[in-house]
Amino acid sequence: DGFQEADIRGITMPITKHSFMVTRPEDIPAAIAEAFHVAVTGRPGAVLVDIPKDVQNAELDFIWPPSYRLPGYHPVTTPHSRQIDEAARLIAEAKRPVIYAGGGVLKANAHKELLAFAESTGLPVTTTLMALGVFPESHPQFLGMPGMHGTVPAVAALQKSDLILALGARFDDRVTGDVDSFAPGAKVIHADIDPAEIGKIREVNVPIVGDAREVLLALRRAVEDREGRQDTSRWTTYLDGLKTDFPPGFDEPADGKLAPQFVLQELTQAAGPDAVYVAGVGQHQMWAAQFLRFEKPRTWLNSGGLGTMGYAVPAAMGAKAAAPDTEVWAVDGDGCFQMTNQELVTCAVEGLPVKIALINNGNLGMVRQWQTLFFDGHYSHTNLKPGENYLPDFVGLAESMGCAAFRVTEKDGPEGVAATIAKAREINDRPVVIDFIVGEDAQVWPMISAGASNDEVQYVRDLRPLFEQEQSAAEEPDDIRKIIEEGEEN
Ligand SMILES: Cc1ncc(C[n+]2csc(CCOP(=O)(O)OP(=O)(O)O)c2C)c(N)n1
Ligand SMILES: [Mg+2]
Repeated sequence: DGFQEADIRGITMPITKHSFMVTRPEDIPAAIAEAFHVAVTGRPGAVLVDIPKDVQNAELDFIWPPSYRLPGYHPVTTPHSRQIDEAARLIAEAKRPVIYAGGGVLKANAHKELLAFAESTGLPVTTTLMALGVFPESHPQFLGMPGMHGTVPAVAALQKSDLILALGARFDDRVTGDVDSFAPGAKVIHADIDPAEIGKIREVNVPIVGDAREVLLALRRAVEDREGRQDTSRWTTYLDGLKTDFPPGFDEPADGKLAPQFVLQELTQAAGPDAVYVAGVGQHQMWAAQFLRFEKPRTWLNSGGLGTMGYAVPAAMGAKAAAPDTEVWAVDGDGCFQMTNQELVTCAVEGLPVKIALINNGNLGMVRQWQTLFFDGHYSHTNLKPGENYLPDFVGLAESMGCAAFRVTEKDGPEGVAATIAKAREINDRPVVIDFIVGEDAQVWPMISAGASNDEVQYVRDLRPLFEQEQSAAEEPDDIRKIIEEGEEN
């Protein structure tokens, strides 16, 4: 083909919602208009428009297209009333119902409707990694994030429920674990704007195709119109008990370095629920999801489904460009940061003063955690820190890119963490990077091993590798299982 010519439509086909190839200049306006329409309607997604160089260089009489030419593209947003009635009936009959809200609720801007529905019905709420912030964490009905690194109450609520109301969620394997043993006693109402998601992983009792806002509005009316609901107070008491028994927590790192979770607690305390937080992928991402406090929608940007390292700095840049008056914090790992930190030059040059909290454990920590737990501590290709040297010197690197930069270690003490975050918050004329040196063996708990059943949630908070402490590790899950199983009697 020609110089730099490639089949870009073909290459991007699996990662775009739709794509257009424009071969005539007069088709450009329609292609752009239709591309935006497709991108933001139905299930939102990226659309690619390929405009060859000769078409770009041509001249045309600009005419805005009077209508879209998108035969076959008619996303259904209004849920079917019969399905809504059937869902309301199941909700009325359920003794152990739970809401499983996913990123689709956030994308539909349905947070107000979710809150109103939850308060009207009293149903407990779990929100996935992609949905954090769509329901206020401080709300008494909130149970946390389910799944591999979810809270014990959220995991147990799904696992022991008799009715899951899935909204804009897709039963990801990071939520279900082993699908065959996931929530064995639960009926499922599955509402999604994308019919392809419904019943894809888990058999469904009531499928609902529709926009999450419209679904929640209609469901609330239908539930309120019905008389006679099961008493769910024992279920609520059981879940409240789990919240008390299994609060988020962590141990101080054995190597005496700062606890990464503590850094995040200090950050969320200082920057508050109005800041926008983004994260890379790895342990720091999970700690951010667990320890930052999300009270408002769209305050958390995160690469969930794909888990692409390197996401944080560009995402922070985008957030700051979109909302210049909002404080934007990227929580990034030392591995992820090495993939895209050069974008900080653009941030410095373009006046986008983002703030980066580097959770520097000297390792590809999430992979190291699996090596600790499942590969007998064979630490292969995960150490980013030759000897005691932290390389690169992230402070020097950040300064060279036009950022202010600080390093915080255990020598600065807990006060040093808060003081440096405060200093960073004062600097708004350039990006800021704080290099927090944290323990290399801090682990993400709770954890359900990949492919294991959600009954096997481990609430171990010990920092020693698991193989050194098999005894205590083996005891804990049993206790949890017992406590969780009590829910079945309810
Ligand atoms: C582009 C890409 N490569 C590899 C992975 C696999 N992976 C997931 S987490 C992780 C380690 C990330 O290290 P770091 O950024 O230091 O975060 P930490 O886990 O230490 O907090 C790796 C290699 C990935 N998700 N994305
Ligand atoms: Mg790391």
